[in-house]
Amino acid sequence: MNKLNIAIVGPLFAGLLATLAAAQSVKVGDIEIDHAYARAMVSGAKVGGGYLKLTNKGPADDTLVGISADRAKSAEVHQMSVDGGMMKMRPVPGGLVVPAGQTVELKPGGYHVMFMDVVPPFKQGETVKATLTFEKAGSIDVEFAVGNIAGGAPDPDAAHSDMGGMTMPKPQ
Ligand SMILES: [Cu+2]
Repeated sequence: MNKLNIAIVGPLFAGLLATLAAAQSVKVGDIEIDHAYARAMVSGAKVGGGYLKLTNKGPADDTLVGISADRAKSAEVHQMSVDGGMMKMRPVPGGLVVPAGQTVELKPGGYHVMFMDVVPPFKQGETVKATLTFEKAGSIDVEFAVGNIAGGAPDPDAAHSDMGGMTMPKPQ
């Protein structure tokens, strides 16, 4: 009986994984978007980090100029750097350029999508819908899978509070 169950469940599970992997990649114009995920937020947190891979398969540079999400009042691309032992982050001026034929990875410790004034906080297992707008390729809906809270990597939330608050738009 047990063997039979495994025989049935195994292929189903493999099929599910294949579906998930396929769903992670979306394309608009020459821009391919892979592995979009966000971090779960602790309760009371206002900002959440999102990560993804952007590949430009076209002959011309493109720029990620806008991000919006149902659950966030605003969202922007930030760059994180270490300055004098302190993590700092700031918005990328003019949008994030994805050079022709190249891949730009938004990942913990580097570029990230900062979702601001998020209500309610992202929870592990959820999917967060966002719309990315590229200067040339146009707009595309992307689903960010929410993973665990910090995973040992630099946490954008922590950097924001350590900073004593970088200049962020005040909620109205
Ligand atoms: Cu940030």
